[in-house]
Amino acid sequence: MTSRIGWLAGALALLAAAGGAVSPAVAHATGAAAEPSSPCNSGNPPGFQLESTIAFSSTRDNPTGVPVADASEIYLMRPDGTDLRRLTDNQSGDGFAALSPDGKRIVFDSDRLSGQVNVSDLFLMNADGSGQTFLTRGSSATWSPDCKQIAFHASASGTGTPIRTDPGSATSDSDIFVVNVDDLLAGTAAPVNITNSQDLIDDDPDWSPDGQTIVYTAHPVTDDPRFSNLAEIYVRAAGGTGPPTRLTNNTEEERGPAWSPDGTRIVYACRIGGGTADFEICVMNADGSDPRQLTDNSVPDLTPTFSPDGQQIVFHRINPPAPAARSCG
Ligand SMILES: [Ca+2]
Ligand SMILES: [Ca+2]
Ligand SMILES: [Ca+2]
Ligand SMILES: [Ca+2]
Repeated sequence: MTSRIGWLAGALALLAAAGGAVSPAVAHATGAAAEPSSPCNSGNPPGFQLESTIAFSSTRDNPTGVPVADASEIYLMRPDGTDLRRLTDNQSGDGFAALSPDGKRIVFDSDRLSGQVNVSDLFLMNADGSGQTFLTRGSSATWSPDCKQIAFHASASGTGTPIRTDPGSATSDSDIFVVNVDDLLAGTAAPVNITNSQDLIDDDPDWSPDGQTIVYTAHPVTDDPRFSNLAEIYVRAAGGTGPPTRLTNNTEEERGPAWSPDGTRIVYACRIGGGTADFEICVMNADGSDPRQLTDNSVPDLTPTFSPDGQQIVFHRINPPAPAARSCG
């Protein structure tokens, strides 16, 4: 459960000025002690409960970096903004952090190998930033609820061209892949392509809380990559079997779908009105029914995820830059 949306080139600087929450992800958390622990809460003492945590990326520590995307680092914080922890520190772009459901590990995008802000590799690290390890070429990972597998988008050929200039960009031949993380690290498994759609650009997967289904977006390879108003949200079996089911059907772009913790709803970014309209946050039932618009403004709202209790949504908003101060001369 993460968000994995490309953001417009240049937006990171604005985000940094605004406090910079990009690509938030929420760890499973808890409330009452009676609540069940995470399904992959192995190795923790009895009664252990995770705390709600937001993972995000920001240029706050290098706001004048050029290119701005390479100034982005990954951070954790509590939902109230306290206990800020910086996890990466380098001259490359790091983003789209996805906390494992047990809160122990993070998969994230980095351009530290490619040297291109719009070409990501996936890396794994511990939740304190230690042990940063290359996994595979790809972007925008989401964990399976048992903490064993990830799904992500990547070029089917391995050499596809990014369709946009921003971090996390899909490629012209982007598909959704699934792999067991530890098996990948051991060299005993390779990512499996579960969409294999040559006519569609598939991206932004999110794994359902019951482990059975992956939600993602797809749009025709002929679509305008900047305003993909032919994009729709689909679900399909996490194992790749069977056809996908389309949940939306309109002429507006959807991005970054994310499940509610109880699996009954999906939150996503929606380009209400289509065309070049800015994004809002929308939510719908998991079968695509009852879509509702949650925000209504003139700035882009993106990368929503639910809080672990399903009561709140965290997302990032691209605020316009503050007007330059005028001198009185
Ligand atoms: Ca960095
Ligand atoms: Ca495809
Ligand atoms: Ca659509
Ligand atoms: Ca908006």
